[in-house]
This record gives sequence, structure tokens and C-alpha cells, in this order.
Amino acid sequence: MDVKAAVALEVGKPLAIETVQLEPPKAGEVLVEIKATGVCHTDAYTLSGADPEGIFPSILGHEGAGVLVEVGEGVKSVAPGDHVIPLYTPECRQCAYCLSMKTNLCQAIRATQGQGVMPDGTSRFSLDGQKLFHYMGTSTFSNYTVLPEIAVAKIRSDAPFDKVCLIGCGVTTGIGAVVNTAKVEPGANVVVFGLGGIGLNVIQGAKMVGASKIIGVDLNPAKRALAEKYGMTHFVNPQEIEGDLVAHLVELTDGGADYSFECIGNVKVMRQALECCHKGWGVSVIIGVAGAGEEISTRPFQLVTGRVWKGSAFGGARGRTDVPTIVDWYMEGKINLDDLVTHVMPIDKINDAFDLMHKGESIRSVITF
Ligand code: NAD
Ligand code: DAO
Ligand code: ZN
Repeated sequence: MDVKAAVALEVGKPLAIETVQLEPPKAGEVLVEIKATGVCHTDAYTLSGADPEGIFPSILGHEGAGVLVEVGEGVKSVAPGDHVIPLYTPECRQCAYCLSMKTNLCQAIRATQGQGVMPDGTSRFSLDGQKLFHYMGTSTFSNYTVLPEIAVAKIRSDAPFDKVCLIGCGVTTGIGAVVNTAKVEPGANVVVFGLGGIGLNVIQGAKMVGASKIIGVDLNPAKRALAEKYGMTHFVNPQEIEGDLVAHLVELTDGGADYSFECIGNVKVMRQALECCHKGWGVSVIIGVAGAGEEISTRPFQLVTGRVWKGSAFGGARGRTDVPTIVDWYMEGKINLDDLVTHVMPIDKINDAFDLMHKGESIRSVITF
């Protein structure tokens, strides 16, 4: 079938709006009509060429929601008409990783997903006979996409696509890092570096679990007001601090953060995030994705003296199990997604979404089809 998609033809070039050919779902796959998709920093990261897994030409996008329209042979867990959120971290419930219950990093289709193809090693997308690669197994910058059955979460049918699409990445990543990865407890002091779509969701997760001080750090003062709305209690702009940022944060938290979260992808900030943690027990969670080849460093004594460095992908969430619950939280008014959506636009304007992100003027632009 012909579908409308934003195609990443080359590194660093604006996306091209094209009529693309999409093959029907094969065994174990489903066809989904994407109704809305957010534009995340990670899409920009891949388009920039900094992503070692970036493959071109491809259809980016991984923060979507839509309606399942067709199933391939053998698909049993979902059916046409189901409302779904695509999962870039699938959940097969059968691989050693899923069965371990120690990680959400299902490996069932990891190799082919990283190569930009479906589990059988082929792509469903092409443009005038030229193969287009899938992206993160989701490719939501298209009004229709094909996904493995294990990479869709069935959600309630009354949830608005243009809001709950954000649960496909930013919301789950931020809140999940607090709840699943760090397991922040009531009364904890938390420092959040980077107040974009991820950082705001860390803040709302920290507030939800009853954190005490929630300190946000960002170079952009325009991020302050919304972060306060989400529950930030103190704002720190590193450019306005006289002296050392880490020392300032340690003082503000009476000895160091119980938990810190790096939501930028900057290896220097990752070090600050670790070192502002409390001696003996502070836990720092890396969420931001750094450029290819970059490395983190600290003095080992930081770890010897009890600070813990962790990482979190998709908030440690098991997508098919946890995503429907997060949708319920939104529908029950427990979390706020509405204020994350700063811009809504059609796919033809998707390059404006990238410009707004680079200028720091958006939290999330949502593309509606
Ligand atoms: P974003 O661009 O919307 O937000 C980043 C924020 O960091 C901005 O507000 C910016 O002003 C601020 N910032 C930049 N440099 C800074 C510095 N030196 N000090 C303080 N603040 C600084 O990005 P986002 O969509 O929120 O994504 C954040 C990061 O999380 C990205 O690296 C993205 O790739 C990553 N990410 C990770 C996962 C995961 O599962 N681990 C999932 C989604 C996104
Ligand atoms: O299983 O080896 C693996 C890696 C799975 C990829 C996890 C994604 C990490 C976060 C990237 C940013 C997502 C938008
Ligand atoms: Zn698995």
C-alpha cells in the first residue's frame, strides 16, 4: 500500500515527505495506522549522525500511538481495532532477558531491530523500489507502519492518541527511571539535569512518589516555569552559579542528592550528576544518550565511598505490561501529559518540529495524521 512518511534520506538533511510503499505484515507482525507521534531528541540524535546505530535511508520516529488494522499469520495477542502504542523496547516474555525479571531489555528481536529490518531480515518499506530501513523497530513518522506483535502495547480505546503517544518514549522513560530504575522513596532529595521532555517526566515521577526536594538543572531559564508546574522545588542555572556546580548542589541537598538523573546526553554532566550524590548511598541514573565513542569518567573513590552509577532505557519498563498502566494513570488524572505537548503539526511540517527542538522552544511537538 502507499503510505505518507517523512523519510530520512541522508545524515543531517531535513526529512523528505514522500509517498512510500509498505508491504503487508508477515507472520508475527501487525499493521498499525499511526494517529499521532511525538518528536524526541533521540530522533534528532540519529538524524545528526551521532548515533552509531543510525542507518539511512530510513523512517525515523518511535513515540507513537495508533490503531491496529491488520495482523499477520499467527498473531494472537492483539486484533484489528485495538488501540496500541509501538514499543522500541519489545517484550516477548520468553527470552532469557524477559524471564530474568532483572531487566526490560528483551533481546528477542534485538539483532534485526538494530539493523533496521524486521525479524525475518527484510524491510517492509520502500521508496520507488529502493529499500528504506525501519528505525528502532517502530518508524512512527509514517501514517502506517508494520511492527512485530511483541512490539505493541494494547491500550484502552478512550485515550487520546495526540497525548498518550508520549508514553511511547518520554513519559515512560522519565517516570520509569524514577519508579523502576532508581526506586525513589518518599522524602528523598532528587537532582534532575536537563529539563526537556525526559527531565520533566523524571520530575513528575519524583513528585508522584513523594520526593522532598526536587532540584532541576538547566542552562535554559525558559525551562523553569514548566518544570515548577511539574513539581520542581528549586531551579539551578549552572551559568549563574559562582564556583563549583557540584558543591552548590551538595549544599542545597544537605550533603548530596539521594538520587540524580542525567537527562541530556552530556558526559561531563553525567560526572557532575554522579558527584553531586550523597556519600554512602547516592544513586545517579544516566538516561541521556551520549554521542558515538564518548566516555564517562570519575575518580573511582566516588564509587568506593558508596555512590552508585546506573543507567536506564525506556525507564526500565516492560512495555506490554507497564505501558497500559501508564495510560490509565493519565486517564485517571494521576499524571499530566497535556503540558508536555507544546506544538501540534501535520507531517508536512515535521522539520519545523526539529527546528523548535534545536532552538529549545518546544518540549514535545506532536505530529498528527
Ligand atoms: P531535550 O533536548 O528536550 O532536553 C534536554 C535539556 O537539557 C534541554 O532543556 C537543554 O536546555 C538542557 N541542557 C543541555 N545542555 C545542558 C547542560 N550542559 N547543563 C544543563 N542543561 C543542559 O531532550 P529530551 O527529549 O528530554 O532527551 C534527553 C536525553 O534523553 C537525550 O539524550 C535523549 O536521546 C535521551 N533519551 C534517552 C532515553 C532512554 O531510554 N535512556 C529515552 C529517550 C530519550
Ligand atoms: O537491548 O541492547 C539493547 C539496547 C536496546 C535499546 C534501548 C534504547 C536505549 C535508549 C535510546 C533512546 C530511546 C529513545
Ligand atoms: Zn524478551
